[in-house]
Amino acid sequence: MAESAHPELNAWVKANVEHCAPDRVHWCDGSAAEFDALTALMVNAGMAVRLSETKRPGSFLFRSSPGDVARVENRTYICSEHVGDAGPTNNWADPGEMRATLKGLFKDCMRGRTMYVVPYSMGPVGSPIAGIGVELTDSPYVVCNMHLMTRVGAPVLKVLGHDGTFVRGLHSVGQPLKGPLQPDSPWPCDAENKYICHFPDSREIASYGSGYGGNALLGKKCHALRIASVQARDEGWLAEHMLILKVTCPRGSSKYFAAAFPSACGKTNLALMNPTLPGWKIETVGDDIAWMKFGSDGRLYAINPEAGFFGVAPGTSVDSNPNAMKTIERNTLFTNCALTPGGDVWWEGMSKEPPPALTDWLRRPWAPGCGRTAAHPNARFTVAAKQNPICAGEWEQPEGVPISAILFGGRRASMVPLVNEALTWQHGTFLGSIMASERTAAATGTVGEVRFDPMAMLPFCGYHMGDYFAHWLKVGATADAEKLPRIYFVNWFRRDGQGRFLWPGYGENSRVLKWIFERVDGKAQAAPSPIGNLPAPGALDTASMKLSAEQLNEVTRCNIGNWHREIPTIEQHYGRFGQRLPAALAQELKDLKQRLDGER
Ligand code: OXD
Ligand code: MN
Repeated sequence: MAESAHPELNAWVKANVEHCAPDRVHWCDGSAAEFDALTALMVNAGMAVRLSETKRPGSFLFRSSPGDVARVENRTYICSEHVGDAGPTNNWADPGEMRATLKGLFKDCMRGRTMYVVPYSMGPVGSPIAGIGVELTDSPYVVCNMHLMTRVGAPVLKVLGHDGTFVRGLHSVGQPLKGPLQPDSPWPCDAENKYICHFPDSREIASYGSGYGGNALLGKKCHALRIASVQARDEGWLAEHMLILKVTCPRGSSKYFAAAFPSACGKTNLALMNPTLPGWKIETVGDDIAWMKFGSDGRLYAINPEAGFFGVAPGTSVDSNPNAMKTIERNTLFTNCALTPGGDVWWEGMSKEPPPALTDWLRRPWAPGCGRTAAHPNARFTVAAKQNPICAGEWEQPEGVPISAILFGGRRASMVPLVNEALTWQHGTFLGSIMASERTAAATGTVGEVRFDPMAMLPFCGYHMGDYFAHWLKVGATADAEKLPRIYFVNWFRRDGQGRFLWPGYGENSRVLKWIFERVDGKAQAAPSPIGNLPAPGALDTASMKLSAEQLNEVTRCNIGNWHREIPTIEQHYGRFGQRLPAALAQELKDLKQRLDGER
């Protein structure tokens, strides 16, 4: 494939070819032949290991450089035209200055390499909710991941036509090859010099120096969240860090829920769950991102803009997520997992006992008890969503699926009860805005530290978070309240005084989904509390669970004392947004305080 029918796209590619100076340019067609040629190229260059055809057919293992293992939030920039539009939760950089810096970095950065032109669609090609982007990259690893995570190639260019709009993404690993005889690094990057930049006003992305996940697969966090959240604000829709699942009750009726959780808090586990409740069925529409627009019937419809899963591998096992294990049986790209002597992958938690000998993610010999993890805690699998055995038939429906409930959840040891129903959309927006979670390994930073992560969008909102809250409120205010999804706050991670989890989680979370399903239908009972509606005694189905009455009470109750203590922290969090904190949310906080005081 050479060039497109889109003069502006061709001119943009040409300008970047001149500036980045690749040795070759390859327009990607998204075909299996292209994928095979690129994986073969990487195996030959020592960048990838082909896994055993009997154990893990069609699959490959990549090991990154130790300096390039996760998203880098401190090197991620929102370059809005107006100072202050990025807000206090983002790193802002002056767009003119950043363009000048990037110009210097990208100059000749692809020397010795091929520039791949990757036209992709986020969402089913041609869906009214989908969007198109083009990523220019010098990483064949990125191209293969984009093949799985998005829809790539000719059908996308066809929809783009000669004048369609697209998000422009320029990516380089930032390590030009010095000459044809110079061996390439198995994971080229510029570890000390990463820039993940977004220009929301012109819908552009420039990513330099990293080859890893959300830093480099520009369709995912950069386009589908940071840039799309700005598009959504401007156009009246929602681009959210949410999974989408289909829940079917024993009588056969189905509802769709969207759920926001911070990175590495079990989104993929929830989206691919096997419910423990007899007769209930869960199917997956998406595991990470939802784009939601109002349909002509006034309901909110969601698509999964992605075509694959980029899941956290450690902790994934036949017990914790059997559907994920089936999904990744074949045709999967693994990154930073350990390698078994038989040519398969392994990670902590995959089996109770580790294999007796492994090669760790740093390519060193590894044995149990050596004191190091064999896989990196943020090791990942990339796989096409259609391989998921519980993929919902309608996951590629261009019109999306109607959302009945939105769940917000974090990883909190003691604050948030198992489930709590918001009183209104505005109250739900308030609950989402005060979401907090213990940090995980998905991004660099101190694991375990609690931080506010409103709507799980802290690292992904492309504009001022105060304006983002206002956008949520506006979406609610302009919609028919009866047709809006109900909002819930959930927490699977509550612990007892000894630090033990009070709730078993995983498939047992279906009990919470059942209560929500029945609430939406106006059937299940709730009891009021200062923070919202909790399941009334007996309303949460705990039949055949090994849970004492005390444990159930502890996991579902609103701990008034803890909430009182949280108020100053919430005030501090809100204080960051200054004048741009919507008055309605300040009022919600006052109301909460009053309700808590009433319980003293
Ligand atoms: C992800 C993340 O990779 O949220 O999905 O970090
Ligand atoms: Mn995510």
